[in-house]
Amino acid sequence: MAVIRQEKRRLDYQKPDFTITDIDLTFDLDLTATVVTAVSRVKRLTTDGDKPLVLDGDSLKLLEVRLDGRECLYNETSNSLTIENVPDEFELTVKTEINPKDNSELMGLYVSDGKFCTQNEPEGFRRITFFTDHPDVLARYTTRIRAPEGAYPYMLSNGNLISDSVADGIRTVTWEDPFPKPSYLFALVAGDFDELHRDFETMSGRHVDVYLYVDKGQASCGTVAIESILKAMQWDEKRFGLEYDLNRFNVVAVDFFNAGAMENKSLNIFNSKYVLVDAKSATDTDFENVLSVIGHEYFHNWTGDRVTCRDWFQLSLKEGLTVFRDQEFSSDLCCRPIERIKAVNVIKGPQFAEDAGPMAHPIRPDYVMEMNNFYSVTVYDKGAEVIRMIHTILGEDLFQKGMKLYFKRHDGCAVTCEDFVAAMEDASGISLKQFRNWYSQAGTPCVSGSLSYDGNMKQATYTFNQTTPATPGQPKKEPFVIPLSMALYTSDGRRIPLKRDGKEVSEVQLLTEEHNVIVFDDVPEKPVTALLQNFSAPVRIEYPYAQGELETLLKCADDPVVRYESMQNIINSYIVLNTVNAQRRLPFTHSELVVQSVRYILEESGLDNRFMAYILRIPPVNTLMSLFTAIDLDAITASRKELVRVLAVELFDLWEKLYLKLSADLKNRIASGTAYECSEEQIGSRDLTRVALNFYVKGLILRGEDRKAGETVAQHYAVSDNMTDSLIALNAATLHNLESRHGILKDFEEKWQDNPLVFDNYFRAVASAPYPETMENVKSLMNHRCFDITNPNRVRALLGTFSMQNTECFNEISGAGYEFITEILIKLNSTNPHVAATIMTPMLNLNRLDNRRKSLITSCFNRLLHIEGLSDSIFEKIDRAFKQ
Ligand code: B3K
Ligand code: ZN
Repeated sequence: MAVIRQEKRRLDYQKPDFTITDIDLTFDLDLTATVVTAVSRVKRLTTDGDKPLVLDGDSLKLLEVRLDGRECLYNETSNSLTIENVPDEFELTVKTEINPKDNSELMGLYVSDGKFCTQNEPEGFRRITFFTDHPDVLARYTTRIRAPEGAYPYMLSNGNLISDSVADGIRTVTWEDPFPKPSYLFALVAGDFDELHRDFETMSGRHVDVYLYVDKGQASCGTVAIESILKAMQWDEKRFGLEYDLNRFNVVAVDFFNAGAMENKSLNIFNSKYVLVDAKSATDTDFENVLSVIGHEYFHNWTGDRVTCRDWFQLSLKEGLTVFRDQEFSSDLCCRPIERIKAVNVIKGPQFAEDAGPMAHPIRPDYVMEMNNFYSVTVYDKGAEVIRMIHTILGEDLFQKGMKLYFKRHDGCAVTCEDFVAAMEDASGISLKQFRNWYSQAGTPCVSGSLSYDGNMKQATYTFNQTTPATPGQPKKEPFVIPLSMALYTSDGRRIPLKRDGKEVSEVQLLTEEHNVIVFDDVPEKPVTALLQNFSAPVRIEYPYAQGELETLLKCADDPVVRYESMQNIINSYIVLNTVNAQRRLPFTHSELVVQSVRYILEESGLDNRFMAYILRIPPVNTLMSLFTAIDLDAITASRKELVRVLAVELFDLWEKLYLKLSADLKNRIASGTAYECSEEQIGSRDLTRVALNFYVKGLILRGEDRKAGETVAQHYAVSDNMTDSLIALNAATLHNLESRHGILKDFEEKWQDNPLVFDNYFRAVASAPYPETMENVKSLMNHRCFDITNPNRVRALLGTFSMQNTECFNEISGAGYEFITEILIKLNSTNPHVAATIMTPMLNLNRLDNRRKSLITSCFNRLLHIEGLSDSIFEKIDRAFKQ
């Protein structure tokens, strides 16, 4: 049977014909047959009295429909319920039955490890009852949860607890949420948990009970998360003037979850990965993620819940803004430059890759088949960059003024990105007319610059041309407003003030045309130019740096992001040059610049450990791909390997010295009884240890000292008193295929096989090893007792790591990697297509790959297109890939 697939278009938005002002939900909980009774107050919004009421539904068993208490005629299809001839205002009762236990898609009401929970964004509520399941219908919810007494000690929903009583062996708990909200923010949780509690007093003196619910026995792993909630509440008051608005805030951690977490009103539900951490089992990154994800979901209370999206095309309205807010939160509480560099790496890695591929879309997409495919790095992270640019152009004060106006105008409403920009514009008096192109146009702009210096006039004249490559559906682009934060230096690294007509001008220059000329006066010598301080716009820069200029910036720039980017530029030039060499079968070109720069960083820079570790990062192959239009994977991989080899060999003594020092520091810390802690200083040592150990081990192997390499790593593992150091060793052992990996893996397995969340690190380490046997290892780990294909965390750790991080093995030229993942996609298609669609991302590059890989992927895609019941999630991606 031919499937009809429909794309929705942003411009087709129509106001709803009906709204639902109040809904009274009763859940009679049962693992396989939960009965949901929904009593809604429905009101007609249009003057056209003939329009029928059409409700969305998905995978529901309809038991009963009543209109004002009476039976009525209706028409049910697999995804809708239509009632003709309805009055302008009425009460609608819909009774449905659902099967939470068999809900493997994890959308709607499902069972996670024996506990009921929900995920309704974007379109999960229609899997609970027939409803106007779009975000522009805001209703007040009353939720009654019923279950046999004693079955589920905790039964939670949004808002305030109204009553909790038992009659005839049935317990009924009732919740009422005073804030009207869209259905995607509805939540229900029932099960047994350990409970953590804190008191919070808001800035206006209101008391809030903060609760965190975790698996039984895991309370000690929840303290970081609950403390993070309090930090987020405080920070939002201080920086944004935003106060929590209910007397209770609940967070629940569950093991089966498609995403990271969900901001349901006053009942956030989290993937336990972003809640459960303790000093023994969590890494530094896990700790940092808890703070940022807790912050993110909490901040949604205002940017998402109080003001929500009119339709899903506006997703970036809440996500871009909330990512910006969580980035600022982490930057204010932790280390700002590091947070910025982390964000830059997401943009220059996966986001630039998305922009260059068939799924490229503006941060406010124009057409969508499966909304779940658009919870993307573009909507989230580029969306946050767009907000950051507004912040850069307006400055903090006017930006905050804009936020105030936005809430004043739109509190309690479902609005558009346009409404947000208009508030920023009106509050600041600064026009953002042309700036709006960032919302409507996809693709990564490329700014190519050049400088001409006039020594007589002491004038520096810059020419900047912007071009943006065509993306699907958008062959031609209008120029963007690009805030370019510039700094000029003398060749010995002193800052030159930016002047025009005798006056100092802002560092932020706005490029608005395709062709732009910027002149600075009083420039004493030909300047060394920093072009994108703090990565002030999500663009690619092309600028012909003269010899020595990148080194000057690396050594002297005031802005840490510029120093970081200068080193990345030096590395990228090396990679481009030697990729071309590899393609032409020419010998590699040695680069003194790379070696000297790294030597400088290690010996003279005086940078702190953490920054040093970041600046020494060699981008992975899947980031380096963005440097090329046509991707020659083998040549890029070869040139990256050569770079690592050169650095390992030529700077061997430095790596050895550095590693030995850091490992001695570790031993001394442990000997002195100083505990592991997640301080910037300790994290910095560990970050740098990872870099130093890997280069040192590589150097040892290249000298034929494999044994010593293996022993060094094994020793590091043995000494470690924390998960980060243990994984530094474990990953080095698998990355370099050391003999000692067997012992380390075995020990890790024995220690952690009862903790699947920790064991995911084992899956990741094995799946990312760049060796021919990896795929077989991954396949056999699918039989490991910790693996469970129905749990998205396991799938992402083992199979997602293999397809997305292990570029070399996944793209192995026989096509075995593609075939393996295709088999997995077929399995997941019928159980959890949303997770399937995320792990297929690297295959979407097919048109930029060599012909052989392209045809291998093409046949996998053709195979997928022929399976019965192919989900929209997978179909949409293949369809776009073929059309590119
Ligand atoms: N808003 C949710 C995302 C839901 C994902 C659905 N596929 C989490 C967040 O961004 O905060
Ligand atoms: Zn979010």
